[in-house]
Amino acid sequence: MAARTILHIDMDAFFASIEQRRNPALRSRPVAVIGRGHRTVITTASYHARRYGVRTGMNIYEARRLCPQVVFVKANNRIYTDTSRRILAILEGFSPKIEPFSIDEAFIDVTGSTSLFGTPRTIALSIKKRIREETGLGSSVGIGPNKLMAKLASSMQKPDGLVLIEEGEVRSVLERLPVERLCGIGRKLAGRLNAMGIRTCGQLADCPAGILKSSFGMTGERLKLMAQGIDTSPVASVEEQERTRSVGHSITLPRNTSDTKTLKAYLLRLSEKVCSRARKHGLAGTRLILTVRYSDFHTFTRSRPLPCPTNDTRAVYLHALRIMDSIELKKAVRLIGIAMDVLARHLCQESLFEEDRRRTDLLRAMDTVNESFGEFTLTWGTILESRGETGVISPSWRPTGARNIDET
Ligand code: TTP
Ligand code: MG
Repeated sequence: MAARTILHIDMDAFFASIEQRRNPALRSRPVAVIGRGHRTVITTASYHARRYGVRTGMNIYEARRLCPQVVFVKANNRIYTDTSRRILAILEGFSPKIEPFSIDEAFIDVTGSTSLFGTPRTIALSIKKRIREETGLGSSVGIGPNKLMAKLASSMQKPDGLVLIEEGEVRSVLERLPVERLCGIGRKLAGRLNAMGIRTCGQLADCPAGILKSSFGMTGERLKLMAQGIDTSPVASVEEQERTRSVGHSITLPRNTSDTKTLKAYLLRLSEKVCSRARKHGLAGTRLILTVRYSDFHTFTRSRPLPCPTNDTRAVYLHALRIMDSIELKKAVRLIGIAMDVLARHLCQESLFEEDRRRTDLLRAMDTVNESFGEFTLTWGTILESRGETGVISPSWRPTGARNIDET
């Protein structure tokens, strides 16, 4: 991949700064914004209030105990979203490749912008200046060779920060960095890594791939890459984001069950439903998410990236089975669902092999029949019949009585 320059912009104490901007009387005082829904929970605090230990998620009583002079302000969500849009409009002046990441964060790929606007550092300074002039708000900008490093950089010198991590500095920056500082490694995952004796990105990068894979499956490979500061994900423009969708479907079972055969049969049905919808819209799945709800309504999800973008029922079904097999069911299941993160026009290169071409033609034919006569009129005989002939469609398939795919 050719060298890229990515900026990550993160507004400083976003909601609180907006409130201080709107009401000058608040500017010299510690401020905490409280949500309208949960009026006792703090959504963010000004840096002044943070010096006393006031934090997001804290309740107001605790905040007042730590900082008696703190001023609580109720959230004004419309103003925050309007401000967010104005900031994105400023960014659009510097590159068309912008990816809004949250209400106050965005990535911008400025690889092609340097001839027009100067060095990455100059661009970052111009962006910070424009944001301050037009909204009165402070921001922190990180510059890196990819999104992962840019996001890390923006967090390193808050507030009003500007940090550049050059490609050649990535290794030394990560060497002693606690793993949880990387975007995507949450507290739970960090806890599991810590329990394995892995505290820093340097240690994670040095951990043998096999160990990570056996502990975390496919995520293990990604973790190792992340720890080396490798991230090839593109900055997805607004249009690309709009094209990125999720296709999913779930079934509340007629009767709660722990029978894996029955559950697998439902998985096939769901895979077919989700894939035929994806095919209809020209979408391909990149990640599969399995949802399970127990009889007591406890619900959880497990997800795994698909090895390559696909909308092939068989590939998705087999992947769903792998996820299912990794779950140890604790109770009877009430609902089961699958969803795929999908991308438009990102299918694996069309295969030159005759058999794969036949599969594609067959999928199209199945979709046409199913569209006319209702879903699941036709589906894969090969999936259901352990010794079925390749390409045979089993008509009138019903979930009960399906064979275990592991036998095929
Ligand atoms: P953040 O960027 O996480 O926080 P921040 O901008 O307030 O502070 P920082 O300088 O550290 O970036 O979140 C942006 C806004 O989103 C924040 O102002 C309030 C809101 N928010 C919530 O409503 N709930 C939350 O749990 C978090 C983390 C943020
Ligand atoms: Mg912020």
